[in-house]
Amino acid sequence: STVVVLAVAGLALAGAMTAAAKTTTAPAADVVAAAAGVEDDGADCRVALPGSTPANSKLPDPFKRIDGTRVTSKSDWRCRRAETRELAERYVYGDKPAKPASVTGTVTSSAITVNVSENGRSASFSARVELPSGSGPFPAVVVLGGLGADTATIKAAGAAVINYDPIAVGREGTARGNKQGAFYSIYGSSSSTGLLMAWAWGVSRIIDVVEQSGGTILKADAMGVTGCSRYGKGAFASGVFDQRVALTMPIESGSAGVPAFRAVAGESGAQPLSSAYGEQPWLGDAFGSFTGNPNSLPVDTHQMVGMVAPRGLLIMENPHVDWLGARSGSVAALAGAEVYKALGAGDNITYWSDVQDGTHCASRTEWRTPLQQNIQKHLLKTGSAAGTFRISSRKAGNLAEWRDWQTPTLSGGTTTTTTTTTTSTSTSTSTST
Ligand code: MCU
Repeated sequence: STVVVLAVAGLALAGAMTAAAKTTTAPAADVVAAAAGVEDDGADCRVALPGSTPANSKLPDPFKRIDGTRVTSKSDWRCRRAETRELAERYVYGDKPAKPASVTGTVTSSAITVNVSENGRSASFSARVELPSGSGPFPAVVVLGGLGADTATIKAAGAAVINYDPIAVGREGTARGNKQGAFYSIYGSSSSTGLLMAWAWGVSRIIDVVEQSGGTILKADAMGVTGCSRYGKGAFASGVFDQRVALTMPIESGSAGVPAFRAVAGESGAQPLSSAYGEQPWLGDAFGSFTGNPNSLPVDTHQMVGMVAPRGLLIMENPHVDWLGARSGSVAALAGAEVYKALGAGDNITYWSDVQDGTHCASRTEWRTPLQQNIQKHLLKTGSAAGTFRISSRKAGNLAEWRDWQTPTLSGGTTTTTTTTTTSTSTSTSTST
C-alpha cells in the first residue's frame, strides 16, 4: 500500500502530485523498539522506483536511497525501508496488498478462524492453536507447515503455537497463471504475487484476527513466526513484510529464503535461482527475468534481513546439505546485520548454522537455547540475551567479498521525528496494492 511514484520524464501530473507529496509527520515510531503496532509503518512514504536496474555484482548498499543519497539518521530508515519494501515486492515476491476491507474471525484456546472479504470476493482459512501451560494471555508463534519447528521448546518457553497451513492460502503445484488458495480467491488466480507473499499475507490476517480478539487468549503484540525449508522461506517473508511480527525464525530456508541471490548463483550445490523460481511459484512472476542475472536485481535478501530490523530475528541454517545454500545465507545475515548495527539493535539478530545433524529439518539440540532465549527476549520480554553469530566453518561466507559500502553511523536516538518528503513535477503517481 506504499505510495509509489513512477518517474516519467516530461509528464506533469501536478494535481496528483500536490495531493501525494506533502510534508508528513511520522507516526510515533521508535526505530529501535521491538515490533511496530502496524503491519507497515512506512505506508505513507513516497517511493520513486528506479527507471532501470544497472548490474551490480556486489550486494546493493542497503543505506543508499534510490535517488543515490544515503540515509544519515535513524529516522531516515523508515522511508528507506519503505523503498526497500517496494523493490522487494516489485522484483522478488510480488505485491502484498494492504489489509482487506473486511477481516473477521475468532480466537479460541484451540483454533483461529480467519474470514476475509474485499471487492465482493471472500475466503476463509483456519489454524489450530496449542496453548502452553499456565494462564494467558500468551505470546504466540505461528508455525508454517508444521515441519521442523521445535514446538515443544516454544511451548515450554511459555508461548502458544499457531499451526498454520500456508497451502490453504497459496497452493503448490499450480501453474503461475492459475494460482489457487485463499489469497488468490481474493486477488485472482492470475495475480503475479508468489506463494511466499501469499503465505505471509495469511500470517498478517491471523495477526489481524488476534488483534481484534481483544487479547484475552493470545497477545497480538508478542507474535513470532517460524517454519522450515519452503516454510522457512515463508516464515522469513512473513516477518519481513509485517512489522507486527516481533520475532522471525526461518529454518533451513534455502534459495528464495534467506540466502543472498547473488551469492546463491555462485555457491556450489545450492538450489539454483531458476530452480527456486520454477519448482513452485514461490517467488513473484517478475523474478523470472532475474534468475539468470541476479546482479541486475536492485535488491537482495540482506535487505530483507535489514527490513526485519530492529525486531528479533533468529536465522537457523544447515551447512551439511549443499542445496540449502547456507554460505549464501551467512552472507545475507552478515550484511543484513549491518542494518541492525546502524539502528543500534545489533543484539537482536542471531545466525546459527553450527549444527551436527545433517538431516534437513531435523530437531536440533543446538537451537534449543537460542530459541528459548529469543522467545524470552522478544515475545515474553523477560530476557535480554544478546544475539550471536555461530557460523559453521563448513559454509562461512565472507562479507568483505560481497560489499563495496560501509555501515554508516546514523544520528539520532529512539524518539519520534518529522519526515519531510520533496516533490518534482516530472512524475506521475500510482498506488500499489
Ligand atoms: C529448502 O526448501 C525446499 C527446497 O527449496 C526445494 O528444492 C525442495 O524440493 O524442498 C525443500 C523443502 O521445502 O523441503 C521440505
